[in-house]
Amino acid sequence: MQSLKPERALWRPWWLMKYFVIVLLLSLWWYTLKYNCRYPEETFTCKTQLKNEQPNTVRMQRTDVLILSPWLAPIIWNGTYNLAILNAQFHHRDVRVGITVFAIKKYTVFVQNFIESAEKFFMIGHKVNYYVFTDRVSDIPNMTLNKDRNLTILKVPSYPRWQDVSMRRMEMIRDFAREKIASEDFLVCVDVDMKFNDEVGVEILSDLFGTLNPWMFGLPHEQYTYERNPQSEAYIPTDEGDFYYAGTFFGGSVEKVYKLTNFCHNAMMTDKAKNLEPVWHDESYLNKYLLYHKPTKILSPEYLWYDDLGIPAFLKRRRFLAVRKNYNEIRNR
Ligand code: 4GW
Ligand code: MN
Repeated sequence: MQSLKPERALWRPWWLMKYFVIVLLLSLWWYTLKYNCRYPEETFTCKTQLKNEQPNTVRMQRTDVLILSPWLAPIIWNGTYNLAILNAQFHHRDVRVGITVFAIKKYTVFVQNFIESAEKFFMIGHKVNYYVFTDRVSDIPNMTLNKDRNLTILKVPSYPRWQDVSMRRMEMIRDFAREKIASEDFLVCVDVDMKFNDEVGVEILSDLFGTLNPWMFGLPHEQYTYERNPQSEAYIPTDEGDFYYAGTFFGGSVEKVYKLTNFCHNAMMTDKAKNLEPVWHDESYLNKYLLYHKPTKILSPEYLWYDDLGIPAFLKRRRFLAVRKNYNEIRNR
């Protein structure tokens, strides 16, 4: 008796293939579970999630981007750190993180989505206090927050010129930091026209940190939009500068944030007396300060991205995205 018809024998290699594929899928699934990967495409790169995973001493975590500044401050990219280890360390310290945002005039429309996205992605599992600075207290909606998270609304003045609205944040954060020195460990200062789109956790926390401005990423320093007028307090000569930081996202210990914002505000007042205003307002002073007071961590463009820039290969995660604005709608009055 013949056990197999000839045409069935023809299919045999395909049967083998089927088993091979099943075994492959099972091992992928096992690997994903073992290493607690967030995304399937990260299956072979996300090993850093396992707390007792041993670091590889003979291979760099990333070879496509700079992960260490010349003064040995880490530049935070996906794949360079182990969040499980960091979370354990920061939990041990019972860290308290304050996050400040300004919603002056029409910018109150951004608050709800900003907070809702932060509830999903910002410092999950840690103590968080939101501080919303606004001139329109009644426009801030009531929101229910998760455990260990609170929101405080602070009434602040508005300024007729938007440049002053933006720059005066430094003065208000300074005065706030002076008060909060005992009740927060870290302050994170961000724009409100933003949304969290992926994890932003304790990996960002350090004495003093700044974020790379994605529009200037990879450019030679002569092309950075630093203030180039030597009369201005924000002046940086064309042959200086390591990174161009964004005014949108900076922070550090309360004391370091106090020092940074105090410098920026005083520089602004000195310039104002001479009727000077730097090209990028508060961002120009921030860059001046961070050039001579080097940050201890630097956040990669994963932490500030504009979808208008596309999605380059080095960008594995887009954690904090600028919200598209209708400039006429939002900025007039
Ligand atoms: C032009 O008409 C304006 S209005 C430029 C900024 C304005 C503004 C900014 C405002 O009316 N109210 C306000 O609260 N802000 C705060 O400053 C807000 O937190 C905002 O995220 C931050 C920086 O301004 P921006 O986000 O418009 O700046 P870019 O576009 O450089 O991110
Ligand atoms: Mn903004």
